[in-house]
Amino acid sequence: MTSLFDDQSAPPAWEPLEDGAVLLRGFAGPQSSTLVEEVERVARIAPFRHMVTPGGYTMSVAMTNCGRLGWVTDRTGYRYDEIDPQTGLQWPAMPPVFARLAAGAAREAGDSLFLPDACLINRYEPGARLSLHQDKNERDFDQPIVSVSLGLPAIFQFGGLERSDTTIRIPVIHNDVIVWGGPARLRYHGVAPLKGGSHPLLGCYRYNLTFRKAG
Ligand code: MD3
Ligand code: FE
Repeated sequence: MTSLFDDQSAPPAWEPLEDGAVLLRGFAGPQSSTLVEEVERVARIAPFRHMVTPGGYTMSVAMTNCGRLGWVTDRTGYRYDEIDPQTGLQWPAMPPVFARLAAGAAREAGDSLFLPDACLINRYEPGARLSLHQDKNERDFDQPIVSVSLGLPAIFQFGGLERSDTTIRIPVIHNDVIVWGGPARLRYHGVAPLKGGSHPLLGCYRYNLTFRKAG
């Protein structure tokens, strides 16, 4: 028996991607304009910058951080640091709306006590990309990573536990949230070069927030 309330056209709110990865389409929608304002506030204290990798490459993605710990890279390696090396100051505090969103998304995916201490904010402009890597500077791989996409659309590349494993492409748009936990946590991933375009809220940019329990 079908009824008026079986809305076959509504997209599923909860979309399992792969073992351990859950896509929450539109999950950040109610907060997105506040999130963008908070990103801009963070960036007034800790400006976006293009960091240099240990191999000497300048990243095409511009980054900043908020929360107790920030992810940084330089010629000596990758690490989390309480101090922004560019300003010598602590990173700006994690806005409560960020922490609530990340904890709420993790809870949807089954992780009920996610208290991130780091939020890496990536800013992409057309052509910017993130090559295939693993996130393994965090202390506890049992803790998930939550990513929030804002602005222009992007394509995540999601591979396996070896760099040479085949990758699948996951298109993400403004307000999509993904929780990467369990067996997905250590899989290689990256972002394909951003296509040009104009987003009503963010113009020619894409922001990605990644929340981690780093320390
Ligand atoms: C898959 N950022 O900052 S999060 C990063 O869009 C990073 O800026 C991407 O990868 C971005 O490290 C996308 C996608 C992501 C994050 C963590 C993962 C995918 C993941 C951990 C395990 C598996
Ligand atoms: Fe990553």
